[in-house]
Amino acid sequence: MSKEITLSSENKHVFQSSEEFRKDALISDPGIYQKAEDRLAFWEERASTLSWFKKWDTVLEWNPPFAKWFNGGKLNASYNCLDRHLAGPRADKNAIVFEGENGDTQMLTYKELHHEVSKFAGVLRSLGVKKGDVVTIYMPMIPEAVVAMLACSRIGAPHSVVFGGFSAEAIRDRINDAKSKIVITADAGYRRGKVLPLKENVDEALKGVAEIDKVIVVRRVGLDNAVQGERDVWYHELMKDAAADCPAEEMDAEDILFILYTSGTTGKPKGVVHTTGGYLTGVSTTHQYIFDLKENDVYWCTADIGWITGHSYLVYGPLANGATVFLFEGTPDYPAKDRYWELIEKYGVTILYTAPTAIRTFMKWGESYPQKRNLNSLRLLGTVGEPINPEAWLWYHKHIGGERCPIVDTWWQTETGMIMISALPGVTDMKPGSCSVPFPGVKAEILNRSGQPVQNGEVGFVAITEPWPAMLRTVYGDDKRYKDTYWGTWPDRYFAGDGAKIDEDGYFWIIGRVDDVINVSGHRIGTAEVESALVEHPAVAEAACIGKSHEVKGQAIAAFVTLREGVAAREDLVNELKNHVAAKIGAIAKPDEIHLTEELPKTRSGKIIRRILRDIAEGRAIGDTTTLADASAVEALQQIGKQ
Ligand code: 6R9
Repeated sequence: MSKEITLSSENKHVFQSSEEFRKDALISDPGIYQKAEDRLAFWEERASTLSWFKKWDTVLEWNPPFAKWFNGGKLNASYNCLDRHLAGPRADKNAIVFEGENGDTQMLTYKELHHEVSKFAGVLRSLGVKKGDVVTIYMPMIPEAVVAMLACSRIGAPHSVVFGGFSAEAIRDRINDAKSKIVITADAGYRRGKVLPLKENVDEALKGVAEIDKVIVVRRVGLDNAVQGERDVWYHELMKDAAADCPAEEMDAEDILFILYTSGTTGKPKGVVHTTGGYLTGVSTTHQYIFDLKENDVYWCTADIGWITGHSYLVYGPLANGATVFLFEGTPDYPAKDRYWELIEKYGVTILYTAPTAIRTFMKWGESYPQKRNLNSLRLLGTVGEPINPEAWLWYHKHIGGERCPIVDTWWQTETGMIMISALPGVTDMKPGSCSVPFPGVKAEILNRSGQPVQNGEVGFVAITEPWPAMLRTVYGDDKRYKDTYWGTWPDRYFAGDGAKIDEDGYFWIIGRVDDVINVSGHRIGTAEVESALVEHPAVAEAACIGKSHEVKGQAIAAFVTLREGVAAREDLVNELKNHVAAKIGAIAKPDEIHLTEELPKTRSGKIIRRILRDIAEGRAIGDTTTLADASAVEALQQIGKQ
């Protein structure tokens, strides 16, 4: 049992992992925080656990805001994820355990994955891909996607993975920005029983892109006409006679490993640049320590490879650590709402890393689905992507973790590359809703606009005050944007764009992106606080709040709420919910408006798009909706706007 050690009147729970968990934990000595005070020594020791062709000359060269970690060192990411495991028993250990949406399965040992990657790396070389050429990957969640990423890193070609749910236009922008000449895709993918036409999207994207040499197509669904003309070529045909003797390229520690595009507040998406040595050091260390990785774990990260979480904690971190990674193509509700729990039971998954939005969806469906399955193999849970409301944390802990599994709430970003703030489950107590404390060797603070640390309990902005190994090195082709966006707020301090506060125990409570802070009569109220209060009400499944312009208060709170399955919208419910929030937080946080709705507008990665809610609440025409996962969510909301 992980023990709840306090439950104060303010509804602040503190949990500690069980004695048994702590006894067996990889990191069980709290002295690690003290030890890592010497940051450079800590990271140097961690880097030395990787395989290097040549040792570095310096640990860090810091010319703010440009960092070089382990400069002069030479290594290869693919070699570290594959070759170095082949000497011992890991050679025959499963690297990837795959299940497709349609139920097909595949297992690849480290030896087999190494074989596939070496072959495909040779294929890419034979097609003329050279060190430094950017390769675009637009794939479903199938083993070939991982093979493609590692084949690129094997030959030193940075990959740019574009999420398989993105449109043709998004692919085109990214290909153009990266000047990529090769695209790796699949004929199609499966999603909720339908066929997603990936190759068709690529064809559409490439109209008007002159520079493309080759499109390599994996046969996933069996659309025979997916390969046409000179430009296209089937993956399986290229692989048929390919030799598996492609040695890993010796890369400088600071050579680019990949580019990953992420949306900013304005303008076109930014190509976040990650390099090799520091990134690999950061993701392997955090993956091992935070997920308490043991040799026999079956580790499942539900993120898509198109996001940073897929890069760092589905591919590079776990494979560098020799873990068995479970890879799943499908969705939680297909063919039934217990698919995740079925898979955990079937494969004996021991570590589950997922997002709060998924957990709240599971809550909405009710606990009967996980209850039908045996989840006893689970020993550790994780969350990422947005603040988790304590209600969802407690539900996850009880109904998925059987009150037995610690939960690591991990705060980080595409730009940070690695987890920055999280509990170490064998050492750090957990507070539902707080991502706890900075990882050893990471320095984070909460500062005000002018760069002064705020008092405990006061809201400010998350700052990373010292460089860290997996930090982004720049925005691809745009050093100025890198400087301005991340280092322009305070000199020499990284501006994360999140609001947060630190409590009396030094725990970080992330409120959300700075644009999600509502200022009501000069009081700052985090959307997450109000949302958390709302979802604590038994009728509520999900809630999203925004600040709506208000003549007197500056901003007023408008909330959009979906109800749990089986709950009818009673007439007095809206008032009841308003009073509930006022009772939970204080009258100042009482929403002026609460709208009951069927769906909330979300991005394909599950983040609520508050901008759209703001447009609706303020009666404006709705702006850009291209990032919406489900356009019908907005149609229903527009009716609210007209009321
Ligand atoms: C890894 C990832 C980054 C933004 C970040 C923050 C939010 C991520 C969080 C969290 C509260 C956590 N975020 N993890 N907020 N608690 N544990 O999600 O990267 O897609 O770049 O998003 O996500 O607002 O600034 P990315």
